[in-house]
Amino acid sequence: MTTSTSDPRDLIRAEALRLGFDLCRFTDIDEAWPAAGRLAQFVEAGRHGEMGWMAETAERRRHPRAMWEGARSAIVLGVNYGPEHDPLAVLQQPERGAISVYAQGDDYHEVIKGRLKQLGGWLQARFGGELKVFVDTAPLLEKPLAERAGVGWQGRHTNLVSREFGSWLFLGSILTSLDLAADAPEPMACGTCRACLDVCPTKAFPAPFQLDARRCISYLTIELKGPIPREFRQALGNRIYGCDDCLAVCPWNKFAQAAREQKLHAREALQAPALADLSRLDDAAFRELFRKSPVKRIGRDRFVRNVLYAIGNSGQPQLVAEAERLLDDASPLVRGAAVWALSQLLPGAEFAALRSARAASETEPQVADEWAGALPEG
Ligand code: B12
Ligand code: SF4
Ligand code: SF4
Repeated sequence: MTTSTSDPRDLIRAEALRLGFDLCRFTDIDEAWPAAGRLAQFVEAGRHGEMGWMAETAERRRHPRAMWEGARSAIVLGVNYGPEHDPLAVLQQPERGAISVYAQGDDYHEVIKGRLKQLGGWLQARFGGELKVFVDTAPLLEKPLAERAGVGWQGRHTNLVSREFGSWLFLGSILTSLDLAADAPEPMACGTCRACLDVCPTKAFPAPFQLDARRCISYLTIELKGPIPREFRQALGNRIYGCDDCLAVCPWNKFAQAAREQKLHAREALQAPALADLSRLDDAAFRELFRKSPVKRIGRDRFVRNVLYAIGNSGQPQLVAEAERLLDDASPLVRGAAVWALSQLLPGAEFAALRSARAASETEPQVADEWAGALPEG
Protein backbone atom coordinates (compact mmCIF):
# COMPACT_ATOMS: atom_id res chain seq x y z
CA MET A 1 0.00 0.00 0.00
CA THR A 2 1.37 3.47 -0.79
CA THR A 3 0.74 6.45 1.47
CA SER A 4 -0.06 9.87 0.08
CA THR A 5 0.90 13.03 1.98
CA SER A 6 0.73 16.74 1.37
CA ASP A 7 3.40 17.55 3.97
CA PRO A 8 6.74 18.00 2.17
CA ARG A 9 8.53 16.97 5.39
CA ASP A 10 7.21 13.42 5.04
CA LEU A 11 8.58 13.16 1.51
CA ILE A 12 11.93 14.65 2.50
CA ARG A 13 12.18 12.34 5.51
CA ALA A 14 11.41 9.30 3.39
CA GLU A 15 14.08 10.28 0.86
CA ALA A 16 16.61 10.94 3.65
CA LEU A 17 16.02 7.49 5.18
CA ARG A 18 16.27 5.93 1.71
CA LEU A 19 19.67 7.59 1.26
CA GLY A 20 20.93 6.04 4.50
CA PHE A 21 20.30 8.75 7.11
CA ASP A 22 18.88 7.41 10.36
CA LEU A 23 17.08 10.54 11.55
CA CYS A 24 15.70 13.57 9.74
CA ARG A 25 13.97 16.46 11.46
CA PHE A 26 13.16 20.09 10.77
CA THR A 27 13.41 23.45 12.44
CA ASP A 28 12.79 27.04 11.52
CA ILE A 29 15.53 29.60 11.89
CA ASP A 30 14.31 31.97 14.48
CA GLU A 31 16.33 34.97 15.65
CA ALA A 32 16.29 34.10 19.36
CA TRP A 33 19.02 31.59 20.06
CA PRO A 34 20.64 31.24 23.49
CA ALA A 35 23.54 29.28 21.99
CA ALA A 36 25.07 32.51 20.63
CA GLY A 37 25.76 33.95 24.09
CA ARG A 38 27.20 30.64 25.30
CA LEU A 39 29.52 30.37 22.35
CA ALA A 40 30.77 33.90 23.07
CA GLN A 41 31.45 32.93 26.71
CA PHE A 42 33.28 29.78 25.59
CA VAL A 43 35.56 31.75 23.27
CA GLU A 44 36.08 34.63 25.74
CA ALA A 45 37.21 32.14 28.38
CA GLY A 46 39.73 30.73 25.87
CA ARG A 47 38.18 27.26 26.11
CA HIS A 48 38.74 26.67 22.39
CA GLY A 49 42.52 26.57 23.00
CA GLU A 50 44.49 26.46 19.74
CA MET A 51 41.35 26.08 17.59
CA GLY A 52 41.73 29.68 16.44
CA TRP A 53 39.16 29.16 13.69
CA MET A 54 36.45 29.06 16.40
CA ALA A 55 37.26 32.60 17.49
CA GLU A 56 37.82 33.83 13.92
CA THR A 57 34.40 32.57 12.79
CA ALA A 58 32.55 33.26 16.06
CA GLU A 59 30.46 36.03 14.49
CA ARG A 60 29.19 33.78 11.66
CA ARG A 61 28.93 30.78 13.98
CA ARG A 62 26.62 32.53 16.42
CA HIS A 63 23.47 31.99 14.30
CA PRO A 64 22.65 30.16 11.02
CA ARG A 65 21.43 33.45 9.51
CA ALA A 66 24.68 35.17 10.41
CA MET A 67 26.35 32.65 8.11
CA TRP A 68 23.71 32.68 5.37
CA GLU A 69 21.08 35.36 5.42
CA GLY A 70 18.81 33.53 2.98
CA ALA A 71 18.31 30.54 5.27
CA ARG A 72 14.67 30.01 6.34
CA SER A 73 14.61 26.42 7.61
CA ALA A 74 17.03 23.70 8.58
CA ILE A 75 16.85 19.99 7.86
CA VAL A 76 18.94 18.18 10.48
CA LEU A 77 20.14 14.68 9.70
CA GLY A 78 21.58 12.06 12.02
CA VAL A 79 23.75 9.08 11.08
CA ASN A 80 24.08 6.31 13.66
CA TYR A 81 27.63 5.07 14.20
CA GLY A 82 26.89 2.74 17.12
CA PRO A 83 29.80 0.35 17.89
CA GLU A 84 29.44 -3.45 17.76
CA HIS A 85 31.66 -3.96 20.83
CA ASP A 86 32.19 -2.24 24.19
CA PRO A 87 34.27 0.80 23.20
CA LEU A 88 35.92 1.00 26.64
CA ALA A 89 37.19 -2.62 26.73
CA VAL A 90 40.44 -1.67 24.96
CA LEU A 91 41.33 0.64 27.86
CA GLN A 92 42.12 -2.54 29.83
CA GLN A 93 44.79 -3.58 27.29
CA PRO A 94 47.72 -1.24 27.99
CA GLU A 95 49.94 -2.65 25.23
CA ARG A 96 47.31 -1.62 22.68
CA GLY A 97 46.01 1.77 21.55
CA ALA A 98 42.44 3.06 21.86
CA ILE A 99 41.15 4.89 18.78
CA SER A 100 37.74 6.44 19.37
CA VAL A 101 34.78 4.74 17.75
CA TYR A 102 34.11 7.57 15.34
CA ALA A 103 37.55 7.11 13.77
CA GLN A 104 37.70 3.31 13.44
CA GLY A 105 35.89 3.25 10.09
CA ASP A 106 35.86 5.51 7.02
CA ASP A 107 35.84 9.27 7.48
CA TYR A 108 32.27 10.29 8.31
CA HIS A 109 32.74 13.68 6.68
CA GLU A 110 33.10 11.97 3.29
CA VAL A 111 30.26 9.50 3.86
CA ILE A 112 27.80 12.16 5.06
CA LYS A 113 28.78 14.96 2.67
CA GLY A 114 28.02 12.68 -0.31
CA ARG A 115 24.59 11.85 1.06
CA LEU A 116 23.80 15.47 1.92
CA LYS A 117 24.59 16.48 -1.65
CA GLN A 118 22.33 13.72 -2.98
CA LEU A 119 19.50 14.79 -0.70
CA GLY A 120 20.07 18.46 -1.58
CA GLY A 121 19.96 17.69 -5.32
CA TRP A 122 16.73 15.74 -4.89
CA LEU A 123 15.21 18.53 -2.72
CA GLN A 124 15.96 21.23 -5.28
CA ALA A 125 14.61 19.16 -8.15
CA ARG A 126 11.41 18.43 -6.19
CA PHE A 127 10.76 21.70 -4.32
CA GLY A 128 13.18 24.33 -5.69
CA GLY A 129 14.79 26.93 -3.45
CA GLU A 130 18.43 27.51 -2.58
CA LEU A 131 20.37 25.43 -0.10
CA LYS A 132 23.72 24.76 1.54
CA VAL A 133 24.89 21.49 3.09
CA PHE A 134 27.09 21.12 6.19
CA VAL A 135 28.86 18.49 8.18
CA ASP A 136 31.16 19.46 11.03
CA THR A 137 33.54 21.89 9.37
CA ALA A 138 31.32 24.92 8.59
CA PRO A 139 30.78 27.78 11.07
CA LEU A 140 27.48 26.39 12.29
CA LEU A 141 26.57 25.30 15.83
CA GLU A 142 25.28 21.88 14.85
CA LYS A 143 24.30 20.56 18.29
CA PRO A 144 21.98 23.45 19.30
CA LEU A 145 20.44 23.28 15.81
CA ALA A 146 19.83 19.55 16.17
CA GLU A 147 18.39 20.01 19.65
CA ARG A 148 16.01 22.63 18.32
CA ALA A 149 14.88 20.23 15.60
CA GLY A 150 14.24 17.53 18.20
CA VAL A 151 16.96 15.13 17.04
CA GLY A 152 17.91 14.81 20.71
CA TRP A 153 19.14 17.04 23.53
CA GLN A 154 22.53 18.34 24.59
CA GLY A 155 23.52 16.17 27.53
CA ARG A 156 25.67 17.27 30.45
CA HIS A 157 28.76 16.32 28.37
CA THR A 158 27.51 18.83 25.73
CA ASN A 159 27.01 16.19 23.04
CA LEU A 160 23.66 15.49 21.51
CA VAL A 161 21.95 12.43 23.02
CA SER A 162 19.33 10.59 21.00
CA ARG A 163 16.48 8.56 22.49
CA GLU A 164 16.90 6.09 19.61
CA PHE A 165 20.68 5.93 19.20
CA GLY A 166 22.12 7.13 22.51
CA SER A 167 25.48 8.89 22.14
CA TRP A 168 26.48 7.54 18.74
CA LEU A 169 25.05 9.97 16.23
CA PHE A 170 26.87 12.10 13.66
CA LEU A 171 25.13 15.28 12.63
CA GLY A 172 24.70 16.84 9.21
CA SER A 173 22.48 19.73 8.14
CA ILE A 174 20.91 21.38 5.15
CA LEU A 175 19.95 25.04 5.37
CA THR A 176 17.32 25.96 2.81
CA SER A 177 15.47 29.05 1.62
CA LEU A 178 12.24 26.99 1.69
CA ASP A 179 9.75 27.54 4.51
CA LEU A 180 9.30 24.15 6.12
CA ALA A 181 7.22 23.58 9.26
CA ALA A 182 9.27 22.93 12.40
CA ASP A 183 9.28 19.71 14.43
CA ALA A 184 9.04 19.95 18.22
CA PRO A 185 12.34 20.22 20.14
CA GLU A 186 13.39 17.35 22.41
CA PRO A 187 13.40 18.28 26.10
CA MET A 188 16.54 17.54 28.13
CA ALA A 189 16.24 14.04 29.65
CA CYS A 190 19.42 13.62 31.71
CA GLY A 191 17.47 13.69 34.97
CA THR A 192 19.83 13.61 37.94
CA CYS A 193 22.47 11.53 36.13
CA ARG A 194 26.02 12.89 35.98
CA ALA A 195 27.90 9.74 34.88
CA CYS A 196 29.61 11.51 31.95
CA LEU A 197 30.93 14.30 34.16
CA ASP A 198 32.35 11.90 36.76
CA VAL A 199 34.08 9.55 34.33
CA CYS A 200 36.12 12.20 32.49
CA PRO A 201 39.82 11.30 32.99
CA THR A 202 41.02 14.91 32.64
CA LYS A 203 38.19 16.73 34.45
CA ALA A 204 37.32 18.65 31.31
CA PHE A 205 33.89 19.86 32.49
CA PRO A 206 34.11 23.06 34.55
CA ALA A 207 30.32 22.74 35.04
CA PRO A 208 27.53 20.56 33.65
CA PHE A 209 26.82 21.42 29.96
CA GLN A 210 30.18 23.17 29.62
CA LEU A 211 33.40 21.75 28.25
CA ASP A 212 36.88 23.22 28.48
CA ALA A 213 38.25 21.84 25.21
CA ARG A 214 41.83 22.49 26.36
CA ARG A 215 41.47 19.64 28.86
CA CYS A 216 39.56 17.22 26.62
CA ILE A 217 41.54 14.21 25.34
CA SER A 218 39.83 14.55 21.99
CA TYR A 219 41.33 18.05 21.63
CA LEU A 220 44.69 17.07 23.12
CA THR A 221 45.23 14.05 20.86
CA ILE A 222 43.68 15.42 17.65
CA GLU A 223 43.77 19.22 17.56
CA LEU A 224 46.81 20.17 19.62
CA LYS A 225 49.89 20.34 17.40
CA GLY A 226 52.73 20.56 19.92
CA PRO A 227 53.59 18.39 22.91
CA ILE A 228 50.61 17.58 25.14
CA PRO A 229 51.01 19.40 28.49
CA ARG A 230 52.65 17.13 31.08
CA GLU A 231 49.75 17.42 33.53
CA PHE A 232 47.49 15.41 31.16
CA ARG A 233 49.86 12.74 29.87
CA GLN A 234 49.21 10.06 32.46
CA ALA A 235 45.45 10.61 32.24
CA LEU A 236 45.59 9.81 28.51
CA GLY A 237 46.19 6.15 29.39
CA ASN A 238 46.26 4.33 26.04
CA ARG A 239 43.87 6.74 24.27
CA ILE A 240 45.76 7.63 21.10
CA TYR A 241 43.06 9.32 19.00
CA GLY A 242 40.00 10.94 20.55
CA CYS A 243 38.09 9.69 23.58
CA ASP A 244 34.75 7.99 24.10
CA ASP A 245 34.49 7.78 27.88
CA CYS A 246 31.76 10.39 28.42
CA LEU A 247 29.78 9.03 25.47
CA ALA A 248 30.13 5.38 26.43
CA VAL A 249 28.85 5.66 30.02
CA CYS A 250 25.58 7.33 29.08
CA PRO A 251 22.60 5.22 30.21
CA TRP A 252 20.70 6.22 27.07
CA ASN A 253 23.03 3.89 25.15
CA LYS A 254 20.78 1.02 26.19
CA PHE A 255 18.80 2.00 23.09
CA ALA A 256 21.90 2.18 20.87
CA GLN A 257 22.16 -0.02 17.79
CA ALA A 258 25.12 -0.98 15.61
CA ALA A 259 25.66 1.35 12.63
CA ARG A 260 23.70 0.49 9.49
CA GLU A 261 26.42 1.85 7.22
CA GLN A 262 29.20 -0.67 6.61
CA LYS A 263 31.70 2.11 5.85
CA LEU A 264 31.34 3.33 9.45
CA HIS A 265 31.98 -0.09 10.97
CA ALA A 266 35.29 -0.54 12.78
CA ARG A 267 38.11 -1.85 10.61
CA GLU A 268 39.70 -4.81 12.35
CA ALA A 269 43.16 -3.25 12.22
CA LEU A 270 41.94 -0.16 14.11
CA GLN A 271 39.97 -1.82 16.92
CA ALA A 272 42.89 -2.52 19.28
CA PRO A 273 46.16 -2.01 17.39
CA ALA A 274 49.43 -2.97 19.11
CA LEU A 275 51.38 0.10 20.24
CA ALA A 276 54.65 -1.54 19.11
CA ASP A 277 53.35 -1.79 15.50
CA LEU A 278 52.04 1.78 15.52
CA SER A 279 55.32 3.16 16.85
CA ARG A 280 57.07 1.78 13.74
CA LEU A 281 54.90 3.61 11.21
CA ASP A 282 56.75 5.88 8.80
CA ASP A 283 54.88 8.44 6.68
CA ALA A 284 54.01 6.02 3.88
CA ALA A 285 52.86 3.23 6.21
CA PHE A 286 50.81 5.74 8.25
CA ARG A 287 49.05 6.99 5.12
CA GLU A 288 48.37 3.43 3.97
CA LEU A 289 46.98 2.28 7.36
CA PHE A 290 44.73 5.33 7.67
CA ARG A 291 43.59 5.61 4.06
CA LYS A 292 40.06 7.12 4.02
CA SER A 293 40.16 7.36 7.84
CA PRO A 294 39.79 10.64 9.77
CA VAL A 295 43.02 9.77 11.63
CA LYS A 296 45.14 10.62 8.58
CA ARG A 297 44.39 14.33 9.14
CA ILE A 298 46.76 14.59 12.10
CA GLY A 299 49.74 13.18 10.21
CA ARG A 300 52.32 10.59 11.25
CA ASP A 301 54.33 12.70 13.71
CA ARG A 302 51.41 13.82 15.86
CA PHE A 303 50.01 10.29 15.81
CA VAL A 304 53.31 8.70 16.89
CA ARG A 305 53.54 11.39 19.63
CA ASN A 306 50.26 10.02 21.00
CA VAL A 307 51.43 6.42 20.66
CA LEU A 308 54.54 7.28 22.69
CA TYR A 309 52.52 8.77 25.54
CA ALA A 310 50.50 5.53 25.58
CA ILE A 311 53.76 3.52 25.61
CA GLY A 312 54.88 5.61 28.59
CA ASN A 313 51.65 4.73 30.36
CA SER A 314 51.74 1.04 29.42
CA GLY A 315 54.00 -0.30 32.17
CA GLN A 316 55.32 -2.77 29.54
CA PRO A 317 59.13 -3.12 29.66
CA GLN A 318 59.18 -4.72 26.19
CA LEU A 319 58.14 -1.34 24.75
CA VAL A 320 61.30 0.40 26.03
CA ALA A 321 63.16 -0.57 22.84
CA GLU A 322 60.47 1.09 20.66
CA ALA A 323 60.73 4.34 22.60
CA GLU A 324 64.55 4.25 22.56
CA ARG A 325 64.57 3.84 18.78
CA LEU A 326 62.38 6.95 18.45
CA LEU A 327 64.92 9.09 20.38
CA ASP A 328 66.61 9.33 16.96
CA ASP A 329 63.45 10.21 15.01
CA ALA A 330 63.64 13.15 12.58
CA SER A 331 60.64 14.84 14.27
CA PRO A 332 61.36 16.80 17.48
CA LEU A 333 57.75 16.22 18.52
CA VAL A 334 58.34 12.46 18.38
CA ARG A 335 61.74 12.64 20.07
CA GLY A 336 60.28 14.69 22.94
CA ALA A 337 57.45 12.20 23.48
CA ALA A 338 59.99 9.34 23.40
CA VAL A 339 61.91 11.02 26.23
CA TRP A 340 58.76 11.21 28.33
CA ALA A 341 57.81 7.60 27.57
CA LEU A 342 61.24 6.42 28.76
CA SER A 343 61.01 8.55 31.89
CA GLN A 344 57.87 6.58 32.76
CA LEU A 345 59.05 3.12 31.76
CA LEU A 346 62.65 2.98 32.94
CA PRO A 347 63.77 2.64 36.56
CA GLY A 348 65.04 6.04 37.85
CA ALA A 349 68.76 5.18 37.75
CA GLU A 350 68.56 3.82 34.20
CA PHE A 351 66.72 6.90 32.98
CA ALA A 352 69.26 9.17 34.68
CA ALA A 353 72.09 7.30 32.91
CA LEU A 354 70.32 7.63 29.56
CA ARG A 355 69.81 11.33 30.17
CA SER A 356 73.54 11.82 30.87
CA ALA A 357 74.39 9.98 27.67
CA ARG A 358 71.84 11.60 25.35
CA ALA A 359 70.53 14.97 26.58
CA ALA A 360 73.61 17.09 25.82
CA SER A 361 73.58 16.18 22.12
CA GLU A 362 69.98 17.36 21.65
CA THR A 363 69.95 20.69 19.80
CA GLU A 364 66.17 21.23 19.51
CA PRO A 365 65.01 23.38 22.49
CA GLN A 366 61.64 21.61 22.71
CA VAL A 367 63.31 18.22 23.15
CA ALA A 368 66.01 19.60 25.44
CA ASP A 369 63.14 20.86 27.63
CA GLU A 370 61.71 17.34 27.75
CA TRP A 371 65.05 15.95 28.97
CA ALA A 372 65.33 18.72 31.54
CA GLY A 373 61.75 18.41 32.77
CA ALA A 374 61.28 14.66 32.67
CA LEU A 375 60.99 13.23 36.15
CA PRO A 376 61.72 9.52 36.23
CA GLU A 377 59.01 7.44 37.86
CA GLY A 378 61.10 5.06 39.94
C1 B12 B 1 34.95 22.16 18.15
C2 B12 B 1 34.41 20.76 18.23
C3 B12 B 1 35.01 19.87 19.13
C4 B12 B 1 35.96 20.34 20.22
C5 B12 B 1 35.13 21.03 21.32
C6 B12 B 1 33.88 20.22 21.73
C7 B12 B 1 32.77 21.02 22.37
N1 B12 B 1 31.98 20.31 23.15
O1 B12 B 1 32.65 22.20 22.14
C8 B12 B 1 36.65 19.01 20.63
C9 B12 B 1 37.89 18.80 19.79
C10 B12 B 1 37.02 18.88 22.10
C11 B12 B 1 35.59 18.00 20.17
C12 B12 B 1 35.47 16.74 20.72
C13 B12 B 1 34.51 15.82 20.34
N2 B12 B 1 33.66 15.93 19.29
CO1 B12 B 1 33.46 17.50 18.28
N3 B12 B 1 32.94 19.13 17.30
C14 B12 B 1 33.34 20.36 17.39
C15 B12 B 1 32.54 21.26 16.43
C16 B12 B 1 33.38 21.49 15.17
C17 B12 B 1 32.08 22.58 17.02
C18 B12 B 1 31.45 22.47 18.45
C19 B12 B 1 31.21 23.82 19.04
O2 B12 B 1 30.71 24.71 18.37
N4 B12 B 1 31.58 24.01 20.30
C20 B12 B 1 31.42 25.29 20.99
C21 B12 B 1 30.55 25.14 22.22
C22 B12 B 1 30.37 26.51 22.88
O3 B12 B 1 29.30 24.72 21.76
P1 B12 B 1 28.52 23.50 22.41
O4 B12 B 1 29.43 22.33 22.62
O5 B12 B 1 27.31 23.28 21.61
O6 B12 B 1 28.26 24.15 23.84
C23 B12 B 1 27.01 24.37 24.28
C24 B12 B 1 26.87 23.99 25.73
O7 B12 B 1 28.07 24.30 26.40
C25 B12 B 1 25.68 24.83 26.08
N5 B12 B 1 25.65 25.34 27.43
C26 B12 B 1 26.53 26.07 28.08
N6 B12 B 1 26.08 26.33 29.31
C27 B12 B 1 24.89 25.76 29.45
C28 B12 B 1 24.02 25.70 30.50
C29 B12 B 1 22.82 25.02 30.35
C30 B12 B 1 21.89 24.95 31.47
C31 B12 B 1 22.53 24.39 29.10
C32 B12 B 1 21.26 23.65 28.92
C33 B12 B 1 23.43 24.46 28.05
C34 B12 B 1 24.60 25.14 28.25
O8 B12 B 1 25.64 25.97 25.23
C35 B12 B 1 26.67 25.86 24.25
C36 B12 B 1 26.11 26.31 22.93
O9 B12 B 1 24.96 25.58 22.62
C37 B12 B 1 31.29 20.33 16.14
C38 B12 B 1 30.69 20.47 14.74
C39 B12 B 1 29.89 21.74 14.62
N7 B12 B 1 30.14 22.51 13.54
O10 B12 B 1 29.07 22.05 15.46
C40 B12 B 1 31.85 18.89 16.38
C41 B12 B 1 30.92 17.88 17.03
C42 B12 B 1 30.27 18.56 18.20
N8 B12 B 1 31.84 16.86 17.53
C43 B12 B 1 31.38 15.67 17.52
C44 B12 B 1 32.01 14.54 18.12
C45 B12 B 1 31.49 13.16 17.71
C46 B12 B 1 33.06 14.71 19.05
C47 B12 B 1 33.68 13.64 19.97
C48 B12 B 1 32.68 12.64 20.53
C49 B12 B 1 34.81 12.91 19.19
C50 B12 B 1 35.62 11.89 20.00
N9 B12 B 1 35.10 10.69 20.22
O11 B12 B 1 36.72 12.17 20.40
C51 B12 B 1 34.32 14.53 21.09
C52 B12 B 1 33.33 14.77 22.27
C53 B12 B 1 33.91 15.61 23.38
C54 B12 B 1 32.82 16.35 24.18
N10 B12 B 1 32.53 15.90 25.40
O12 B12 B 1 32.25 17.32 23.67
C55 B12 B 1 29.99 15.61 16.89
C56 B12 B 1 28.96 15.43 18.02
C57 B12 B 1 27.73 14.66 17.59
C58 B12 B 1 26.72 14.63 18.72
N11 B12 B 1 25.93 13.58 18.77
O13 B12 B 1 26.66 15.53 19.53
C59 B12 B 1 29.91 17.03 16.16
C60 B12 B 1 28.54 17.68 16.14
C61 B12 B 1 30.40 16.78 14.72
C62 B12 B 1 29.34 16.13 13.83
N12 B12 B 1 28.92 16.81 12.76
O14 B12 B 1 28.84 15.06 14.08
N13 B12 B 1 34.77 18.54 19.22
S1 SF4 C 1 35.84 13.01 25.41
FE1 SF4 C 1 36.98 12.12 27.17
S2 SF4 C 1 38.34 13.76 27.88
FE2 SF4 C 1 36.80 14.71 26.53
S3 SF4 C 1 35.21 15.37 27.91
FE3 SF4 C 1 34.63 13.31 27.26
S4 SF4 C 1 35.48 11.94 28.84
FE4 SF4 C 1 36.49 13.95 29.06
S1 SF4 D 1 25.64 10.30 30.98
FE1 SF4 D 1 23.88 11.06 32.14
S2 SF4 D 1 24.23 13.28 32.36
FE2 SF4 D 1 25.61 12.54 30.76
S3 SF4 D 1 24.47 12.88 28.86
FE3 SF4 D 1 24.01 10.78 29.50
S4 SF4 D 1 22.13 10.97 30.73
FE4 SF4 D 1 23.00 13.02 30.53
